[in-house]
Amino acid sequence: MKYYITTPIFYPNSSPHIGTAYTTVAADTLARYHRLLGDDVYFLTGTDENAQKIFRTAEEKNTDPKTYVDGVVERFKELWKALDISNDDFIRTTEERHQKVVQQIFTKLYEQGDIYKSEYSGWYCTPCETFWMENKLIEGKCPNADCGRDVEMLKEESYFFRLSNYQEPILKYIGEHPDFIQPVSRRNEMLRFIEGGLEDLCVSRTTFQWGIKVPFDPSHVVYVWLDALINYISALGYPNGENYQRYWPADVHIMGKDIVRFHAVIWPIILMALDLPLPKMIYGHGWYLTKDGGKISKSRGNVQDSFELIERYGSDAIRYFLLRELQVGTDGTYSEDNVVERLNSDLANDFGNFVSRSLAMVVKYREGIVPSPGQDGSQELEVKVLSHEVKKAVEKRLEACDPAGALEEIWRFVARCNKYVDETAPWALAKQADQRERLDTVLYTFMECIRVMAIFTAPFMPGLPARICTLLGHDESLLRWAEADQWGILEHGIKVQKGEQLFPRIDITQFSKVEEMEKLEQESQVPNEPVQVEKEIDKIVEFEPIKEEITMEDFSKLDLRVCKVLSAEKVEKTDKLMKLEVEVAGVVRTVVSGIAKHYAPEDLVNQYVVLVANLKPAKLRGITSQGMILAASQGEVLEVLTVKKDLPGGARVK
Ligand code: ME8
Repeated sequence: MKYYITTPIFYPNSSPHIGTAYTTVAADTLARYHRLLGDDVYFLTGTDENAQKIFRTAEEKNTDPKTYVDGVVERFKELWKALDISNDDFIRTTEERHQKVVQQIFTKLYEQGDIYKSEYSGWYCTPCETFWMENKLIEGKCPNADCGRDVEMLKEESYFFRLSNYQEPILKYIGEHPDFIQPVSRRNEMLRFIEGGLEDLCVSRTTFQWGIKVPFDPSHVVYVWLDALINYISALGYPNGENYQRYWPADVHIMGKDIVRFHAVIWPIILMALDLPLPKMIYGHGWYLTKDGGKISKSRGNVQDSFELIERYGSDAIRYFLLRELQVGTDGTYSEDNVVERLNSDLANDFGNFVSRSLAMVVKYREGIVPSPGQDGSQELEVKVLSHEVKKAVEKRLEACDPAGALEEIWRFVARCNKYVDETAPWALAKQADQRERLDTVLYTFMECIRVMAIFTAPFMPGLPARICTLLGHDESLLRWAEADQWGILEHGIKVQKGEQLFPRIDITQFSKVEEMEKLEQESQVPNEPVQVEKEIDKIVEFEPIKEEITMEDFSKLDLRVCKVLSAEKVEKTDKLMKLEVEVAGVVRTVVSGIAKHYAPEDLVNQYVVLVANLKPAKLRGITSQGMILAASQGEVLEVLTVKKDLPGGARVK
């Protein structure tokens, strides 16, 4: 099956941002998914360069438009590379291959009477590159919901395209093709808009010369939207190019809701006039807004540097956030805090933790060799059935251009995998000699769960497959979509690795605390009171002096973890030492602690205590202690620090 998907071609009037990135990442995800299915995919993006606003921006910057756009287009290409965008082509409307097709189509439409010459008298919004009749303006300004800016009066000789002739055919087409405009809310909007009456569209300008010349009347340049829409076929080599024959009509044109009108009305009418097939789906997604509700846009200047974000969190995490947060038919909120929250909870805790825990157990209990499984129990069957359900659901969501919904489904599977670890408690199985086969089954199922999770997430986070396949001792050919609900695919006997954390947790509070302290220092506002409070306390008891200052970096070397005490017993021939078995991040450790005078063993079992998890092991009375439990003490009093909230063994303490 062929699959042709496009993004809008973006105006290179300034660098791309998170909003522009959303559309491109969403299209990339769909393209990657279809490639995994084995489809013959063509994925197009590009830049829309012949706009009046580009010409104006270049003028303001005292440069010529072409030099200006060349620079910005490079930024677009770099950003797409940094975000692992797998486009097959990048079209620029200043390229000759595009310009000649636009001229050819303009001439054809003119010759067959669909374009005629007249005079335009009305308003123009340059930021939106849109003509407006007087009665559509709101308080004399652009009526676009996210614009509202000043419009300019135009009175110039122009060519017009007879949209009005096509009002009935386009209404009929939309009526007969319920999937043509998606989601359904946009379809209804478009139907209302067309039913309100279509006016002929002004399709040329004479007051500036930046753009594609009308070939038979070169004092006119082609209106930028007519020019831009044609990119979807000019890039394929319309009319005779091999790619055009192979890929047209497009399967999906994906875009923001702001420009659905151009794609759902003007573009199909151009195609109808040319007697060409119409695209199968026009999908209009919502916008990314800032926390205070404004649309993220270049002209509003509320754009965060996307390159910086990718450097800080990685392309996969940014892609995940963008795709996960924008729900069908609504707008999404973007903030860096939200990115960190999603990264920590969904990627580090749910996904990464499962992968690292389960690999660590295969390494610990089977020296890294994938064991051969025994008979499935009901838990394995449940996991397998769910993989089938999730696969079907993800396919449905992606066909409907709903990556957020697809990720939600996939995380049902990720959650089930984590639950499976807790249910099967392999650390307990490992202690029982007669449970060897059961442990093999569980460990093998873990590895298969990782494989399935890698297939499911591959279209969304393209950096993951290579990393996960390496851990599993394979190359990426392991990931075949059809096998996302098939089990028993991994061979046994292959060696796996524990590897690094796939998604290390980010501590944003650390950044903000440092920033806050630096700010206080700069403003010399470090308050004096805390010192006085310390003196007060000094009078009552003698405290150990506070140690010399360390940096945040020093502190971050400590890896403190919540862990569950599985068993406790006094160490023979001592009165101080207690030997504990604790569970941390899915593994069992032995810890020897000097708390025996203060606790009976049974007081500690099932408590959640805090472990210094990266302390070098030490031998105490012949027992290797793998870490240290935190306790507070003063004089004769000692209390082991415990965690009361429902935090899993392995949660970090910071
Ligand atoms: O309209 N949230 O180009 P453009 C989500 N050249 N998506 C956003 C967004 C946001 N805050 N901001 C921008 C044009 N977008 C024309 C298109 S196509 C033949 C010509 C995305 O640079 C979204 O896809 O203004 C939106 O439709 C597009 O960028 C507008 O890009």
